[in-house]
Amino acid sequence: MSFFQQAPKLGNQFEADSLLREYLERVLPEDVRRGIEPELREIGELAAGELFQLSLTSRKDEPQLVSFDPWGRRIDEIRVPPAWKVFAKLASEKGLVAIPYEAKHGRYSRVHQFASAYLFAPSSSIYTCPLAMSDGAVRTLMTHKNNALIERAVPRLITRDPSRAWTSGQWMTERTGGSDVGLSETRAVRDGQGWRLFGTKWFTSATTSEMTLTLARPEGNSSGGKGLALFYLELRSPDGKLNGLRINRLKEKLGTKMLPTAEIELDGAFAELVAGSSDGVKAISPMLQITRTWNALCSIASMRRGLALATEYAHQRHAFGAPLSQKPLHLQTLAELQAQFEASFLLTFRAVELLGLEEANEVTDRERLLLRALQPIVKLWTAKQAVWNASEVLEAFGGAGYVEDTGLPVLLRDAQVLPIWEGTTNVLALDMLRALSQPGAVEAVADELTARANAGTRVELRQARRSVAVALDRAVEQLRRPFGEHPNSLEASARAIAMTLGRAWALALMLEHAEWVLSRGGPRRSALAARQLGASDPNFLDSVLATEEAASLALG
Ligand code: MFK
Repeated sequence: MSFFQQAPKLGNQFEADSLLREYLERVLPEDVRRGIEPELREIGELAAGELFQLSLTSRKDEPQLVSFDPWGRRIDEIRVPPAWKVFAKLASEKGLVAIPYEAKHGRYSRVHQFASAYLFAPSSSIYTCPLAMSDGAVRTLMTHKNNALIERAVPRLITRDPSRAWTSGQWMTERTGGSDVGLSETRAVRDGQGWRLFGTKWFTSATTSEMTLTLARPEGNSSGGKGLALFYLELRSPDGKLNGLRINRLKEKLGTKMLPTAEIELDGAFAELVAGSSDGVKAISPMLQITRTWNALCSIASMRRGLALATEYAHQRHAFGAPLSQKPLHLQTLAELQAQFEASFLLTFRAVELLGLEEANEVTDRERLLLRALQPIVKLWTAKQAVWNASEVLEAFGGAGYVEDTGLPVLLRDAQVLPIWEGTTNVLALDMLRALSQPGAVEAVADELTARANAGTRVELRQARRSVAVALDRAVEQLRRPFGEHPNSLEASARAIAMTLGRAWALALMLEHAEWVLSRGGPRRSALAARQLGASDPNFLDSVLATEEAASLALG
């Protein structure tokens, strides 16, 4: 009889996730945790069963752009696969955007929302993208207290009734480039109470959304980000006609294949100002804060899914006379992946906690500085980890990891977008510098890391505590040197500082978590994860070259 490998099966993804359950027990009041657990268990079941199967069977389904109706009329309709509609329905019913605005659990509402979305994400073919942007749009409209637009759009964006639900886009990228948004060429021309927009949006995600927030330059405004203004625009009028725009084509992407991403020509699209007629980059920044946190969430969800599949497979795959789960070297690899995942998870949820505090108006000045600094760090750090994790997970399956119909390669293709969209690693590292230049910010970060790392005094974690302290010292030293005073300018060091701080911050949180688990007689897993990650002192900063040296090496 021939031998066949078994496909890895998933158990309930809430039950199987010890870290998530421990974390919720640690940070949530008991009544809140007990209140949300049944629903998390339900999403965990769907994510392992029905939704997981759906994401596998719809693997090749992609949206289609239908430009004309049979009689030649321009319709520019994007038709999405049935699976996308299932994900959309479930997301509204479970309130994945609504939860923080319903605010049933006050400062804990964001933890509730992100725990739900974390379970949903890896079986949703990146439906989290429109959710992230919709959440960001609600937050942005509310930040700017634009009551007319709030009344018009917010009830639709946060409804739990799928038949009424809207999603929002976030159109920032133009042909002039994605990172330097200030170069945007889209013009805004006044038209009565509103404006007409003209230009090309080069990369718009989830283009089936009913509305979007976007940037354009009112005529006469200066160049750069300050001359842009933030606009609200609905894609179609109530009779279904497109609002002065054309969908030129869908992008042919490496991954996120079910997510419609389009190039759009604005040719007189009617739009309304959200918050004044300039300072658009600053005005859209509340959206970036939210979508970047969602990005980190997608990173940890992807890492967790990869690990769930790889560990399940390790139990059943026999090679060289034993299951992989008994092979010393394979266990080292899985252990390292688990440690990196725990680090990313705790860092992400720290940002989520701070966001919840801010929205509940319970944030201190120090915590506000922490949140602003952590958002770029958490986005860039977790995204890099997610790509590495996905690559290792594929390798853990050998050849099967390279074969499309196992459903494994999609992990890597989808992960690769995470360091790119919502700001690349280097752009976010520079944003971190911007955040840390605020008075008191570096001190706030140093206090946070020191306090959390020193939550306990166990000998076995001494090296990990030392590793946090060394990393912090190096990063702070680099940040405090006046710009230009040493051969490696602050800009050249930005990524190294961000990676050093990201790792140290995560490790400090791991130490705090491990202490809590051990003090309750819990498993050693978290302590081992902290020990594994903290076994060495990081060396990111030592490898930064002087800019002339980097140029000689890079450009010859
Ligand atoms: C599934 C998860 C995610 C799903 C979403 C996927 C959908 C994909 C959609 C997209 O990819 S949309 C495109 C995303 N594009 C970016 O994220 C742009 C990346 N580039 C940057 O972030 C640049 O740093 C930036 C465009 C902001 C630089 O522009 P400028 O014009 O040079 O900004 P400047 O002068 O540094 O800052 C202008 C103001 O905004 C300043 O305030 P002040 O005027 O008071 O000084 C900044 O402090 C403020 N600002 C900038 N970034 C901020 C911010 N404030 C708060 N938070 C930030 N992150």
